[in-house]
Amino acid sequence: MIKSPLQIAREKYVPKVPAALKGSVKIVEGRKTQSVADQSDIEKMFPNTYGLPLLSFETDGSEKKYPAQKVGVILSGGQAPGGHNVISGLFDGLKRLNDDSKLYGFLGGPSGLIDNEYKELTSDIIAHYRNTGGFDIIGSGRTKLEEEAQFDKALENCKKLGINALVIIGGDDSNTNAAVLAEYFVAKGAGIQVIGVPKTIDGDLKTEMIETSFGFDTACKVYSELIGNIQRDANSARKYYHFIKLMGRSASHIALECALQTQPNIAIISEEVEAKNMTLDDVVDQIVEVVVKRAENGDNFGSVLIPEGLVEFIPAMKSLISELNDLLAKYESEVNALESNKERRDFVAAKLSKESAEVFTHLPGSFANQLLLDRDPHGNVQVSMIETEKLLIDMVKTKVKKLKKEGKFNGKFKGQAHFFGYEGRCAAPTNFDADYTYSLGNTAAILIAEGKTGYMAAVRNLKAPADEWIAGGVPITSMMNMERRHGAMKPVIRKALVKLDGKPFGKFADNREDWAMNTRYVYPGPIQYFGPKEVCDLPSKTLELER
Ligand code: FBP
Repeated sequence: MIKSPLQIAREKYVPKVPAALKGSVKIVEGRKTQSVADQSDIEKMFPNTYGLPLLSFETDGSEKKYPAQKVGVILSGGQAPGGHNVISGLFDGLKRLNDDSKLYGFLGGPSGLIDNEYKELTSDIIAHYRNTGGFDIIGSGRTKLEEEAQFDKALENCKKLGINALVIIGGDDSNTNAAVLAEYFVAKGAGIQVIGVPKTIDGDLKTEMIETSFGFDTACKVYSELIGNIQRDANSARKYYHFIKLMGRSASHIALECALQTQPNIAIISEEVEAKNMTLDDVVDQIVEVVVKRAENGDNFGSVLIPEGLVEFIPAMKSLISELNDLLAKYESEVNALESNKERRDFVAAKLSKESAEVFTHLPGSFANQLLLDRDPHGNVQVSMIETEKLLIDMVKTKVKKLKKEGKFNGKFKGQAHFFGYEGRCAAPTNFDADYTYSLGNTAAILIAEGKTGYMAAVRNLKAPADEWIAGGVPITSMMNMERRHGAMKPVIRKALVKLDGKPFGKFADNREDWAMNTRYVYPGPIQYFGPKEVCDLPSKTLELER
């Protein structure tokens, strides 16, 4: 493996951990939990793992002895910076508690567990991945673990290896599956514990007790660096509007965090679009208004941030997408058998409700085609493949052209489209993410040694220096509610969307008019790994404002 000088220097970085994780740990039980909603339904579905107490770790003077553990680890879903440090933290934690413990990595995501594809993770292997980005140490995948047959296969494969605990590093869907698996193993008396770890750049896996998911900090800093660079280019050339779509799936946390870091002229927040019941036209008008006003000041350039999930939050589009989801599931083979996109569009349009057909047939063909692309294994539209940024540029162009003809606009409008997502998901973790993930891995090791199952590893008080962070566990069932999935009600972890009454959105809303008219760009520059704390160890603005 050829390594860059930064990688070599970074390998030596020693992640900072909470004080309690440095020695022997005493587990303190907090209040008993309930699910966030639908308590009786969830309790019925999780009779063994519902209502568990919150856990926090405190320093303990005694030297505890733990038996050796055999643990399997899985990386699930999209990459997020810090995954390798969860694994190194888990490895070091297990070894510290008992040097005979072993760690196995299941390959390629949850499917590795079902297909029994694994490798033992040794200190030599781990050494190459400390503080690096990526999930390539064992790979990741999006296979859903939900069928009983899969659980039985998982049980069989764990038994073969003598595994007594699984750590599932994933987002809301994967941690939901972790909870279901934990319950199943208890019900079967399998003697296999399951611990989840909150991963996702999207930042939508959070609660009072899970302050942030890992990877959000690094990914947003990478995107903010790039947005800052583009804004400086825009301000230098003064001839383009840059429309920048940002990953984040449904939630707009990434777009909001990047807006707080870079102060663009416009940032659309999907949750607000939905709350205000806005149409696509309304969104376009909002952008056009800024373009026209800026032109009056002689500014024919700007930056527009767009969350990738926007289309799903425009009420009419939301209904359309939900109808399309059902239709595409029902007529999958018929749709796939059709030769051209036009035929597919016509076939589907004929089956939509009148209102949705109206919306669908008025979309540009290329955009409508993107709404027909395959869904992911969890039934989600793959929003990263929908080019909202290009659609918005075209729609703004059409409107300003009309305004020009009417004599209401005498500026210029030229759009440039960008999409930032994959650029940030495997970046080397910031100090914050490197420390946070290593601590989460350590925490998972302790939860396992203490015999816990159905818990998510949790590290809180993240605004304080790492030494003062509080490690512990949160019952996964406490984060659940019932939602409709594939036509049936299912227990799932409730997604955390941007709160319009929260402080991060409030700060943005208080400043956006100023940022729109007066160019107030901030250029955050690249992530710094070495140097003063106030440059290298800053948490995200979202975390700073929320806590
Ligand atoms: P997770 O929810 O699995 O963490 O994935 C996050 C994400 O990066 C989203 O922001 C994005 O929409 C999606 O993954 C893209 O998926 P894929 O990697 O399959 O293209």
